[in-house]
Amino acid sequence: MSRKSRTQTVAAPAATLLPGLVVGSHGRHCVVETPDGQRRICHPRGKRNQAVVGDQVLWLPAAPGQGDEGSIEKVQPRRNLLYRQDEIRTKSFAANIDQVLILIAAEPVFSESQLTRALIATHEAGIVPIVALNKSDLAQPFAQAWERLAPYRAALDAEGVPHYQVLGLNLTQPSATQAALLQELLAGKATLVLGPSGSGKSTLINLLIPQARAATGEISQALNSGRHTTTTTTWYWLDAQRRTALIDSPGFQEFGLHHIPPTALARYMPDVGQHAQGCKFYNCTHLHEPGCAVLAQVGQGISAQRHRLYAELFAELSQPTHYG
Ligand SMILES: Nc1nc2c(ncn2[C@@H]2O[C@H](COP(=O)(O)OP(=O)(O)O)[C@@H](O)[C@H]2O)c(=O)[nH]1
Ligand SMILES: [Mg+2]
Ligand SMILES: [Zn+2]
Repeated sequence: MSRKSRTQTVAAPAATLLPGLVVGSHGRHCVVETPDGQRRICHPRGKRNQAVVGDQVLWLPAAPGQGDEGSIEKVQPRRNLLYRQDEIRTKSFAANIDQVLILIAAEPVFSESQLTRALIATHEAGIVPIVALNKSDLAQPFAQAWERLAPYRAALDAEGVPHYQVLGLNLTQPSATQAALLQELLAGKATLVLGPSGSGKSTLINLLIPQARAATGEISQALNSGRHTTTTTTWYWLDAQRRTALIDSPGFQEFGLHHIPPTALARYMPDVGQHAQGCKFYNCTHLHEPGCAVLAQVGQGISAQRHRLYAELFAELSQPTHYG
């Protein structure tokens, strides 16, 4: 018996690693899509091969007669990775993405702290953010929310170019102009959509990909039946050529930034940090120091609310962690 199986092992053709893109993440299981568009459930081989949506991987189909699932054997190096980190754990949103669309709405009222956290994490990961305020048809709350976004609309980068692209949307009845703008913004890119519950993420995905539910329902059902499922992230193609993608991911609500040192915050909040060159001390925290050029601008060039968020985050990220 043992001799026979050894002979078989030697005689069997070397298993070929196949390339794939991770398009779904359900706890530890992943859905991997092959270059010809086939999808299958894969399990990571070992902790090192824990893949996230957007990862390019090498995977192996199960041996004949062992079912039709596969194993992830290698995760290719990432161009970027967006994640959040609280005191205990790190959770990834997605890898290898081109931009993050932060979708908030006139209603429910958005949390400026969550928006700021998402912008900081995106900046730190080297990914371009777009802020979209949805439900422009709700005129009064929209006007108020748009006003709260004034510091974000006004923020300039070092070259004097607006730092954040901020746009208004009505996703239930988009105008032709809006629809065209959205298409143009997304074309040829992989865009991660983040936002609080109720902001219109599903509406956006169904608007752009009417068949999204049908295309993804089957495999999600397979994954959900009989298994314990945790949060899921899904990659949706917008076009048959598979060049434009939207990624829907939960987790915007608890956006821990424990991977960012407090002293780096000013860099990732450019409207706050832009005056730091003028501070008396090179290691100024912009919280209380004499001769702080940032504090001198609060309420003038820097919105008081943004500086308050900076100070709150600075305090939070300065707390020692007890979990290593
Ligand atoms: N008035 C208005 N309602 C919208 C708009 N976009 C989405 N909604 C509604 O907002 C609610 C939440 O939308 P949904 O897409 O489920 O949000 P999600 O939780 O982010 O996925 C739904 O009842 C949508 O019909 C909009 O532009 N205007
Ligand atoms: Mg939804
Ligand atoms: Zn300072």
